[in-house]
Amino acid sequence: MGSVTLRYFCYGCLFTSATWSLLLFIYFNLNNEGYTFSNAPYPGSQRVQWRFQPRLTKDPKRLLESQHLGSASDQFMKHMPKMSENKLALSSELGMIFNEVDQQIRNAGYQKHAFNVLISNRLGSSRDVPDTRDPKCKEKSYPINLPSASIIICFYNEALSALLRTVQSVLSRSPVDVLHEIILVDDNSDFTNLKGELEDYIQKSLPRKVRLVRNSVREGLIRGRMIGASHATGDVLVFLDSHCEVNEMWLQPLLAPIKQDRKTVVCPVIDIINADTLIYSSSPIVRGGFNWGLHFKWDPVPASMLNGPEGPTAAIKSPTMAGGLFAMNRNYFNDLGQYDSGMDVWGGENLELSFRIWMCGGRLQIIPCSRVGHIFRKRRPYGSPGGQDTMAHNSLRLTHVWMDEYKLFKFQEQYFALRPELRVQSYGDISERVQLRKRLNCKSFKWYLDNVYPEMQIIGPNERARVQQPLLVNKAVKRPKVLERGRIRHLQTAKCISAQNHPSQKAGIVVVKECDLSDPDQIWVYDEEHELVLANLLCLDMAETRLSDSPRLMKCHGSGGSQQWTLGKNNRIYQVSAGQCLQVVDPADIKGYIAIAICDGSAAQQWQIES
Ligand code: LR7
Ligand code: MN
Repeated sequence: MGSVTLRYFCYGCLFTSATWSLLLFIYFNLNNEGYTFSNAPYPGSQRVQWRFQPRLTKDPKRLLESQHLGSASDQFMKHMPKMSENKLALSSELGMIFNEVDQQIRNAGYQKHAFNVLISNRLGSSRDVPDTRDPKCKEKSYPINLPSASIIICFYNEALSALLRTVQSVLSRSPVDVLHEIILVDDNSDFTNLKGELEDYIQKSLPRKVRLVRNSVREGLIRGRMIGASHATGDVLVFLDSHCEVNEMWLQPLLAPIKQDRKTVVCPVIDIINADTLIYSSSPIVRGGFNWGLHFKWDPVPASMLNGPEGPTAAIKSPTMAGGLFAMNRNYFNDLGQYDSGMDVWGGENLELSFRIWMCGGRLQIIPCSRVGHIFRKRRPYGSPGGQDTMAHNSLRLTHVWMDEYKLFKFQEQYFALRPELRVQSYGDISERVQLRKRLNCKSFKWYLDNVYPEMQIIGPNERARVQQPLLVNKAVKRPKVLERGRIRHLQTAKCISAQNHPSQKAGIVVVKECDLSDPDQIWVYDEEHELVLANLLCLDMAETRLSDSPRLMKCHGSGGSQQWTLGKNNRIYQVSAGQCLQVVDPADIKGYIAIAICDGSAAQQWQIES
């Protein structure tokens, strides 16, 4: 009896100390690394802070294992430890290239997927992500009898590891009783690992509620989602892109408003998963808008909406949705006319659905307590089957069905002025969609603008759209904290990294020279932004596009990437965005040229900072 009590007491202590260690670990590892995102939920380039210490001790055996896993992707899901078990996953060294195979995976990944697949594979099929919700969200409670959810994930040539992380995150972060099914729609992908290997994985490692549907021809994401929806039997359809990771308690906040009102369509806040580092970071609360070129854009949320009685947890009315991530009552989706099946591959369907929801009696909201991460790539890695501009085709269809008189003096004026060839481009038969609009008795586009998106009206009929003012983000003006200061000595040659000419010369290369203890021009500062600054002047920079070049000295830009270095284990200096390590090209060569290369741990790659 006494020993049982003692045992539970010990378990309690163990649990408490583990929790505390974790908290302390996170606390002491706060740091400020900057990343720039394109297309992320804020216009312009923005610094997003992430909080994980990149230099962590890690088990070298595991690291080695993980590189091979990348090459044999059928292996990675079996062995890859979860992030919580393996601090490696927190490390910025996760992208380190150790051999030719790694290099190849990385290159092919960027080419085929436009993000860092080497890191994606090493993360494996699941990891922890930071809980980015407002603390107030954690106090909220949701009804127990929520409607059941069918998750629809349509994919075309997706990286298997990213697809599986999407699925696994849904499985592990959704309540089992409301998660009715996950329907994967393969939009006739070409990649072989999305065939047998994916099927095997689903069969062996996933519960029965995960199902796979294959399109025999490429339908595009719009018809693809309709096919997924036609197989679904849950109360609510939840659409996700195939490179997402859902966050803690993401589903309940989406289902609750739909339970209350079937005509409410909801979107989570879309957090940012960086395409180069796969670091997950929080997005600011913004809402959807568009411009007269019919491009989706993010708008600031009017302060009045954020300061209501519900504070930061209140649903935010949104004029449009980004398109990929939303939840909608399944019957309502059908009643409202699903999607326009005349739309091809990519683009425009998000505005079409947004207009239709608002104009035909529904409403669209962003739910700040539901967060889902999405990999934001810098380019779309695929085209359309016939090479057409499907965004233009789809936009023409939507403008003719929904935009009334505005299609003439807004969209067409703007669009055709830039692209006159579209004036004669056919956009297919829209009569069914026009009928749908009549049948649903939808309001006018003017009503939509007046009532849902009055901000748009500021631009009168004859005025040109103003360039959107970039939103202010609190860009830190303070100088980054210095972590280390001193000469950087190459251990093998005992020489020091110096400017080839003068440290103030922009774009000048660096080489190793004899160390001169009296020379201040050999002094480097390594700061919390992971910049290496020579003589307090310029930053060591490795432009991503020219890997064969020598690193050079450039104006410090403070946004990581090409200027982000890690002084890592084994005396290496690691270029984070290139995934490679700094080395002396030929130790015997008096010229002392330096380059970056695959991190092989050789003597040529060992450095020490000496204060
Ligand atoms: O032919 C295709 N077949 C597909 O199944 C082309 C794509 N797809 C899949 C693809 O694998 C992915 O899972 O469809 C999904 C969306 O395609 P992405 O990821 O290339 O689109 P995106 O994220 O660049 O673009 C956004 O706009 C699109 C307009 O058609 C869709 O609505 C996307 O879902 C949408 N993504 C988001 O809203 C996520 C947040 C991005 C922002 C802003
Ligand atoms: Mn996407």
